[in-house]
Amino acid sequence: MAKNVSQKLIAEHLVSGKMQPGEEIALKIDQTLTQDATGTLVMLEFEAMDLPRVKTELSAQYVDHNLLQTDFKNPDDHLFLRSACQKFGVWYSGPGNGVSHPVHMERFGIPGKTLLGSDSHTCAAGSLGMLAIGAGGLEVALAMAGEPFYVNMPQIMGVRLTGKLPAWVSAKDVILEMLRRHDVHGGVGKIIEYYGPGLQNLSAMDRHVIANMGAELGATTTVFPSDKRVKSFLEAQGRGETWCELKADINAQYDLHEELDLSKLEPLIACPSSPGKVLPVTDVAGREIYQSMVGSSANPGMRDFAIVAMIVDNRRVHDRVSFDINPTSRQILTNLTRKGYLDKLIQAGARLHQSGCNGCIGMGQAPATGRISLRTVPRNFPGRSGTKEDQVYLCSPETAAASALTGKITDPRTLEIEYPQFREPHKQELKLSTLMPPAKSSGDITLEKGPNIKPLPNFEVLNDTLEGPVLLKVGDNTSTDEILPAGTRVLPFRSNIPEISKFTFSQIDESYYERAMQHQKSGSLVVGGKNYGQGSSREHAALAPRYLGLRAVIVKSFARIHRQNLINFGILPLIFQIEADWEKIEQNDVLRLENLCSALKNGDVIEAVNQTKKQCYPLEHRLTKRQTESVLAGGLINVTRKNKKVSAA
Ligand code: MIC
Repeated sequence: MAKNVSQKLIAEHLVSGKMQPGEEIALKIDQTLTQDATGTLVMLEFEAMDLPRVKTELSAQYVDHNLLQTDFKNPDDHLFLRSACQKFGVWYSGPGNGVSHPVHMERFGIPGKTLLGSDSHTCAAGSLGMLAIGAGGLEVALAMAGEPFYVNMPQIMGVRLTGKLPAWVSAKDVILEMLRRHDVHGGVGKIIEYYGPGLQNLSAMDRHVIANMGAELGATTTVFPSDKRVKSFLEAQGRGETWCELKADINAQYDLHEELDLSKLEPLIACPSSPGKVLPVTDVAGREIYQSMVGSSANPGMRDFAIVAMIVDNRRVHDRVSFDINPTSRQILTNLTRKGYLDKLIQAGARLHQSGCNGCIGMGQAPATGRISLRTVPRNFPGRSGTKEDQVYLCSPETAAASALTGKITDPRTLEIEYPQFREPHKQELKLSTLMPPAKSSGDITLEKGPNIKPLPNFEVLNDTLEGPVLLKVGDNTSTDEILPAGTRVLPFRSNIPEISKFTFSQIDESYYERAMQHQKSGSLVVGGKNYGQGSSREHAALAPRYLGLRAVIVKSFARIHRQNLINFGILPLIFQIEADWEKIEQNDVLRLENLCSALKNGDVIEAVNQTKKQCYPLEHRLTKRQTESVLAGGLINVTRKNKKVSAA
């Protein structure tokens, strides 16, 4: 049967299951990616599995998130990760070296391979013709241990690209158009596969921009074919020999299908505070801005900085605007310097920061109160920038540059200059030496654990009856940034669950921690709307609430990675059978759920009895056998421990 690229990649790596949408499948994982903010837990989890070395073809660990060193915590984590990489056989990319996704694409990505990463934007590597999926840290640790990755077979949505992007419109506008069409939940349960004649006009890095923000659509991943553009990208990276062609068969079918004519696109912008609130730039043009920020995994290419440099060349940005440049990597910084682009940016008034994620995740660069910040980053969830009531807009480098010059949101087509031309260089200056290969043998390498690195808490098995208060009721699209925020105050506690749990739901309700602690032993619940837990892969958004006693989350629907993280840490993910029941529940209502063990095992409907209102709500769990086992055991770590004991006996 004729196959599309996604089906080929899945079939090549299928360990078990049927490739029918909705069925659970298991995939062999060739490569893993971890970053520091999730990686410390991954390494602790890997350590807990007691294995000497990773079993993947390649595993790489990047330090790109927790870069500010305001005290010992982040640097201690960096050293811990370095020692763990040496011990477990993982490549280490240290602080200042660059953002994980583009660096991985440049140095390690190979068409046809699978990649599992503890970061939701791992899907960016789909730009090379890889099957690259973001997941919770525990699943990545298991993949490092050679275990397969379990996921429901997604529907494949084919997007046929035609035409060529007009002047002043670039790859970011393509993915913003997809978000305008489908919003932040339109990709849930899907792989987005791009194909068609329009592809020849998009470089591998342009495709990275589009694949990266497939995460914002909620998609399982994004896939591109591996063609000549991928070949020349790998050649420029000195890795031409790793290229192979990967394309859909003639007559390949897609479960869903649509068309996108690149030549019809215009500059687009996502308004506060959701990547799905997309409008043409012209609709919001003229609003005064405080900040214009360029960089991040969503616009990481040399082109993205060069085009900005050429637009602001021989001009000065508006004197009110903070023009923040976050270079992607040491390699790109080197190439921007050699080609003279960096100087143009600095002369125009750029504030140059170190290579890394920086303000994208609220690690500095917070905007002033109530002021507009324009960013080329992938996300603008409320408060993510570090300023509680922020006004973050997401746009292309072209729009960011034009607006930096005028001090107002500006459609770049209205600038009275010619659209600069950028040609991808055939060769780049490569910075290979800054990546540290794993030690040849683990020998006597010890893990360097600073005082802020605490062991993972132990969780008990699920009780047959759960009775507890609804500590919080939230609406649709609640993001993990609202469940467990990032930012300078919180991120340094990523290796310390008791401490980080103090920030749980603090973006929404600062009293959550105190209230939850009163029910830490007996248990509590949270009620949510659609697409609950969208956004990041951070397992802390499950672990920290679980530490505070959260035992069940009842929602209209879940985002994929967060639901699995809840399961991995023994929290029951439940779905309203009747969506209108959401209206009936209020914060502090006490719910009682009985016979949980048998209901989970038999796949029965679970009844939540509202003791306060004397009402009853039917709920579904939709757990597979494997997921049921995890929830019943109090999480995947307990399951792994139990299985080990069994096999050792
Ligand atoms: C993000 O963009 O939200 C992050 C920070 O990269 C997260 C990972 C994390 O929380 O550490 C992600 O995308 O998974």
